[in-house]
Parts: sequence; C-alpha cells; structure tokens
Amino acid sequence: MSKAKEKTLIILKPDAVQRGLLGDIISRFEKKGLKIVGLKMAHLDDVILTEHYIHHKDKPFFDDLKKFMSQSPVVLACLEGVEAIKVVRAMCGPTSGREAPAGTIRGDFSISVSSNIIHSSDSEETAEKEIKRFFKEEELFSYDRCDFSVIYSKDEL
Ligand code: IDP
Ligand code: MG
Repeated sequence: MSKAKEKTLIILKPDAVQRGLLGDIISRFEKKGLKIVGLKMAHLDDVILTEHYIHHKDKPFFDDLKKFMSQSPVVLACLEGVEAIKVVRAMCGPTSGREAPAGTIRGDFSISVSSNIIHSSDSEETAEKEIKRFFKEEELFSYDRCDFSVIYSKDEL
C-alpha cells in the first residue's frame, strides 16, 4: 500500500456543528494536504456511541459524553495521507481545550475537556475499526488530488 494511503477517522462533534466551525476545521485538513476520501453528516444514536466509547464505559463522564455527542448531528470524515493518524491527532491537540496549544484545533476553538470540537482515531488498529464503524465501503472514494505531486516529494508517495 502506498504510504500516502494511510486513513484516519475524524468526527466533528455537535459543538463544532452548533458553532458553525465545520468549514474552518475541514479547511485546515485540506490545506495541510490531507485528502478527504469520505465525508457525511449523521445523527449518532446511543447504540453506536456506546460501541465507539466502550473503553470509557466505567468513567463518570460516559453518559454525559454520549448525551453531548447525540445532541445534534455530527460530521464524519475519513482523511488520507502519509502518517495521517499521527498528523491528524497532532493537529487536534490534547483532549482538554484548556491544555491544547494554540495552533491546534482544540487549542484554538475549545476551552473545555468534554466539548472539545473533534474526535480523531488514535492508532492504526482504532482507525481501521472506526472507519468500518461509520463508513460503508461505497461511501469511501479513491481518487487523485492534482496537487499531490507538489504536496509530497516523490520518495514520500
Ligand atoms: P481523546 O478524544 O483526546 O482521544 P479520550 O480520553 O479518548 O480523549 O476521551 C474521549 C472523549 O471523552 C474526549 O474527547 C472528551 O469529549 C470526553 N472526555 C475525556 N475526558 C473527560 C473528562 O475528564 N470529563 C468529561 N469529558 C471527558
Ligand atoms: Mg480517545
């Protein structure tokens, strides 16, 4: 597989939708050089949120987190690029918007630990699972971006 084909999942959470930040955030990923290979809006229900956050089921914030994530639709995207998982996590910043450095998405747009704008996959294993959880095969696209020859050097592709 080409190095530039690594895929990760992001969820623009209800606070990003409510606050009209979708365009600003998606634009950052496009400008970085990540390719959007899947994009849609969905209202997540309790079943899928329980599955998605199952590793937090014993945390005191579990129920509130699910409530927050289902209070409005979210936007889901699958992004592709060299080391996409690590790059996107770094662009999002650490969990707390108060700790996240300026220049990161959470650092620039959030002052909360829970309402922190965006989710992104944290490892190859999670990315694979999460992409399958939220996207059907036919909702993911393979295409060339005409600027990739200047975004990457030849040996990176
Ligand atoms: P991450 O999104 O940075 O990977 P996780 O620890 O996996 O952070 O937590 C998942 C989500 O749960 C966070 O993005 C945030 O919305 C929420 N969350 C995490 N820790 C807390 C907390 O201490 N209080 C309230 N909500 C939290
Ligand atoms: Mg996490």
